[in-house]
Amino acid sequence: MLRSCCIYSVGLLSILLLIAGIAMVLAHVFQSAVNSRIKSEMVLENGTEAYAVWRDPPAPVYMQFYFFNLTNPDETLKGERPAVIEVGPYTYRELRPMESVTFMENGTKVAAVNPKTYMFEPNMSRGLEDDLIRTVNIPALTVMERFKDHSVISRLISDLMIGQNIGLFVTRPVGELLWGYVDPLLKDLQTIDPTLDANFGLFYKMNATDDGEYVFFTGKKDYQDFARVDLWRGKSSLDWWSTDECNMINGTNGASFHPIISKTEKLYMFSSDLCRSLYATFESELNVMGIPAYRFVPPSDVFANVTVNPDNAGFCVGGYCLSSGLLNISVCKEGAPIIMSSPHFYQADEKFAQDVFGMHPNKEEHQTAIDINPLTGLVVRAAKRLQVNAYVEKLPVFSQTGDVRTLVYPVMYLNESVLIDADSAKKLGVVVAEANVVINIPFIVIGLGILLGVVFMLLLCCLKAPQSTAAERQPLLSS
Ligand SMILES: *[C@@H]1O[C@H](CO)[C@@H](O)[C@H](O)[C@H]1NC(C)=O
Ligand SMILES: *[C@@H]1O[C@H](CO)[C@@H](O)[C@H](O)[C@H]1NC(C)=O
Ligand SMILES: *[C@@H]1O[C@H](CO)[C@@H](O)[C@H](O)[C@H]1NC(C)=O
Ligand SMILES: *[C@@H]1O[C@H](CO)[C@@H](O)[C@H](O)[C@H]1NC(C)=O
Ligand SMILES: *[C@@H]1O[C@H](CO)[C@@H](O)[C@H](O)[C@H]1NC(C)=O
Ligand SMILES: *[C@@H]1O[C@H](CO)[C@@H](O)[C@H](O)[C@H]1NC(C)=O
Ligand SMILES: *[C@@H]1O[C@H](CO)[C@@H](O)[C@H](O)[C@H]1NC(C)=O
Ligand SMILES: CC(=O)N[C@H]1CO[C@H](CO)[C@@H](O)[C@@H]1O
Repeated sequence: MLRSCCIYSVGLLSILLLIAGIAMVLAHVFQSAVNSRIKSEMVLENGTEAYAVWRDPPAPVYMQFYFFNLTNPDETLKGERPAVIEVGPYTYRELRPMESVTFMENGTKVAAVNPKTYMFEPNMSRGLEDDLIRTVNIPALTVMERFKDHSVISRLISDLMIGQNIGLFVTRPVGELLWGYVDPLLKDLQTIDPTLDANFGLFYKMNATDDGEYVFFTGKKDYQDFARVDLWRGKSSLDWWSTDECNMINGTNGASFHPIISKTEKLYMFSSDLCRSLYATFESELNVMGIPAYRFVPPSDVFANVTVNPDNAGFCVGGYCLSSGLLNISVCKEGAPIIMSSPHFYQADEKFAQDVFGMHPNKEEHQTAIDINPLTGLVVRAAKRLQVNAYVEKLPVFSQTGDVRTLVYPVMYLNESVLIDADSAKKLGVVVAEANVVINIPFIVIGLGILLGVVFMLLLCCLKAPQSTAAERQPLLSS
């Protein structure tokens, strides 16, 4: 009697556990508990860990530059294909704290500037900042393009250039090409137009300076807005592409993302180099330092021209649209004929890579990618890769351009990357593991219910077995 009572309690318990487990799965209690815990953490507020990380990111960010060294300037001027050799990386560590942090609108928004300081890292570089690079002379090109239709001025400038031995190509140290040098042609022109800055550099004046004020959402009102850029220099994200204040290489300024991310998410990233925000879509699942992550990459049509992707009408500045994979940012760079692309013209029309010897586009090395832990929405690894090109064409009024063919000439590309630091990875690993346990509690309960059910069945069989065999034997014996 006592034994069967015990057995039936096991059965009852099994059924209760099954019901409770299924109810918990259906009610999403543990999932919502985890989500709300994460939501409460993902807010920029004095005191939260997310705020500390946002304000002073512990993960090291590296900016790596690769230059294309021209080997055949004379042949190129005669109309042959330029042949270039990739050199680098020249690696800089980026320090990028948030400064002048001011909370606004009851803590739902926060304004800050984000100055970046670049420190050369010789140990992570192949070469030094005084390595010489032969490349296209961007200031000269800009001046020639500007005055190509003024016959008198163009002749004067052309003579000036001949006198100073300035040609279409220039050989300069990496450090000068990046951080600035006094350009002899600009210096001469400065005597005519004193407002002109005689300095030129791809990252001129960008060390230890900020690119204007950002306003971020703190996530307090809606956790999905956590750290999303609302305004940049007082303009809404919707106007970014049309602003002509934009600058060529002003660095990335963060990605916005939704905590608890799904594979169907469109991830908006803001990049002031491109004067607009880009988006990325899910590509694959992977593991970064032991942390599960989803990889998001810009789809191939993000850079596509207006014919291929009508959304990209914003890329066509003043009615000029470039073909797939290229972006004319001339207006962003005071008229310099600068064109951005992916490194080695990855994902651009094949003709651009074919126009230059030494281009080897490949996905692994040249795509921009961002890896995000889906549970928390934290970026665990990211690499932004962009190439700076100059639009070169023969200008009959300038003998300096010789018989050069019309081409998009690659100057250099950059890889700005970040990988979560070991300390944060460990902390995040614990959070993910705990969350997984909590989220799985209902399934553990169901599992337990099933186990008890099986035990119950077995006990029931054992209990009944001796009786039934006895019952079966009876007729045998009687016959
Ligand atoms: C955050 O709190 C600390 C001390 O609790 C204070 O010194 C600091 O000014 C606060 N920061 C902001 C931006 O309010
Ligand atoms: C801040 O909160 C107070 C009280 O909740 C409210 O009256 C006020 O309008 C809010 N201010 C802003 C800018 O949202
Ligand atoms: C940037 O500025 C910091 C100090 O403000 C300096 O230490 C560093 O060398 C500079 N980097 C470059 C590339 O000039
Ligand atoms: C680039 O080419 C120039 C001219 O041939 C050469 O002097 C220089 O050493 C090269 N630079 C590198 C980094 O190889
Ligand atoms: C856009 O790209 C396609 C394919 O690369 C090309 O055929 C077309 O002419 C381009 N359109 C414009 C407006 O440049
Ligand atoms: C790039 O845009 C500028 C105007 O913003 C235009 O003058 C120039 O011709 C364009 N370049 C190309 C190669 O289309
Ligand atoms: C950056 O990208 C380049 C190729 O584009 C690659 O060689 C390099 O290893 C990358 N750097 C980091 C830190 O991932
Ligand atoms: C950091 C930096 O160089 N910011 C620049 C971004 O672009 C604007 C507009 O061209 C410049 O004025 C800033 O100096």
